[in-house]
Amino acid sequence: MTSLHTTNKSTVDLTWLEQYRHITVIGLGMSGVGVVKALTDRGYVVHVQDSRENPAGLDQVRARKNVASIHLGGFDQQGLLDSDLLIVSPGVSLQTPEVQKAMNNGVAITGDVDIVARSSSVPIVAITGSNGKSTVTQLAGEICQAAGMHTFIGGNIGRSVMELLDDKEHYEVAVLELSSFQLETTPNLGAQSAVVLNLSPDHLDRYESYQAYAQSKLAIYNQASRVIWNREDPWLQDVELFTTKKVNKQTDKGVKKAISFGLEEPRNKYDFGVLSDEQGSTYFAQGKQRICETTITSLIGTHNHLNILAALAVLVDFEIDNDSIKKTLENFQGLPHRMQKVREIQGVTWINDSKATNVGATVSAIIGLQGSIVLIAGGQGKGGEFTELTPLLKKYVRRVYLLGEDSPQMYDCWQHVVDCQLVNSLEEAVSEAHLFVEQGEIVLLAPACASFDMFKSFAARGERFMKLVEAL
Ligand code: UMA
Ligand code: ADP
Repeated sequence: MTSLHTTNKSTVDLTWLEQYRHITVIGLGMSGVGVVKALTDRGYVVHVQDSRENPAGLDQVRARKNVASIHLGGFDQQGLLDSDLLIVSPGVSLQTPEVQKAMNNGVAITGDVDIVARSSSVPIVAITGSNGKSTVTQLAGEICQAAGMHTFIGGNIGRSVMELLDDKEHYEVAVLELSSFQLETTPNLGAQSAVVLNLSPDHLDRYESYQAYAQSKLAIYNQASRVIWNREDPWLQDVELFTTKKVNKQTDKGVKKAISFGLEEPRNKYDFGVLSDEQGSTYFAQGKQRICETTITSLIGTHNHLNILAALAVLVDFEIDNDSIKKTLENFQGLPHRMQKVREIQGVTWINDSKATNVGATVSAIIGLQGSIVLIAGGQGKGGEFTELTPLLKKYVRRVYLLGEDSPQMYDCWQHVVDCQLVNSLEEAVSEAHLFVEQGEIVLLAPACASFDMFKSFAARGERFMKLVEAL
């Protein structure tokens, strides 16, 4: 791999914020609290607004010096119009009327990721996509750590990016998971390396169209030094063209070659892919260069091979030795609630993929397993087309147990291709599946829906499932 020199100590400089006299942070939660802490610690005075009465993190900002005002239970339009910078949480839609009105009146908008990109000299490895972001972020971060780099892993994965601005740390690299919402307020990320892993419909409750959602993701490539793309994703076919043109237009630091990854053989010496030998062994590879055998990983599903290739590709410019890569791939068990094997009972494998909160993730779970499956699905749909799953259900799934808010809609959509059973609870789904499933089959929780109608989070849903399965 080519080398990226990271020997200079990283610096943090927020002085560009001095041009703004009245700064308002919109939305607390993890992101808002991170912003308030980082700014007020440096002496910037901020105002806070949150439309909830008692938002998460309120106690942490209440007693802080330099928090000039806190407005709760709605947005105060005049306060937003009096501001000259709004720092908007990814949890708050930019379409919120009060925010729109302020924007239309010329108030500047930013978000935590934009602040970090403008303030820190740490090289950013930026990862987005509809599915696989957390897995690739964690894996790429762990590879950097194994190679001895002082690495920050954060962003949408559940750690405020503002922690990167801790100037005592001198991070050498930041591996950031970025959501479409974070990218909406980040016009010039300038990542060292950026990847869109895949695109499929998600968050359509927040976007007017799928195109608008996809477009927000592509902002990850703005001013990137290295562009990484998935050559097998039908929605990303134009990325090579798009980014080369766009990046060329926007930066004069020169664009390095766009590099692709995919499960097929690499197309050229730069691309990442899978090579096979005559004995039938398969290898993760860059061009003709074998990196290691694919059997090194215990992650379930071919989509995880793609995730590994993406992690390798996005680190292409860092000087990472093969031993660090191999050691990490060997030890990486994946994140909880993503294709997590719970246990085997009488020849039946039970898998928790509670994080499959959209149709695309459930598609890849079923394709990745390719066995005879009893599926547990349902919850709160996120605007994707459930019909996309019908050919796979027909081919691999013997019965579906459906629960939650959108289960009637899923039932109508699928009952003509697969045996569908409506259930009232996860408990009922697990006990019924246990009675029905046969030796050699798989019971898969991959809901294709968010969990909020019945659970606090996808993690709570996954925990409950695992407890129920442990108790069988
Ligand atoms: N709020 C309002 N009005 C609104 C909506 C929200 O005032 O109309 C306030 C809420 O009261 C809350 C804040 O805005 O105080 C937003 O809180 P949140 O819980 O939505 O967000 P955070 O705790 O700041 O977490 C955010 C990300 N959440 C979202 O993007 C929705 C986290 O991603 C991320 O880990 C965290 O920042 C650190 O970067 C979570 C997520 O679900 C995991 N992301 C989506 C996804 O992965 O699908 C994009
Ligand atoms: P994200 O952070 O984008 O939500 P995760 O790594 O948390 O991604 O995985 C979310 C869901 O998507 C899980 O159900 C997982 O099994 C599935 N998944 C992971 N990687 C991929 C991929 N490359 N393509 C499709 N689905 C994937």
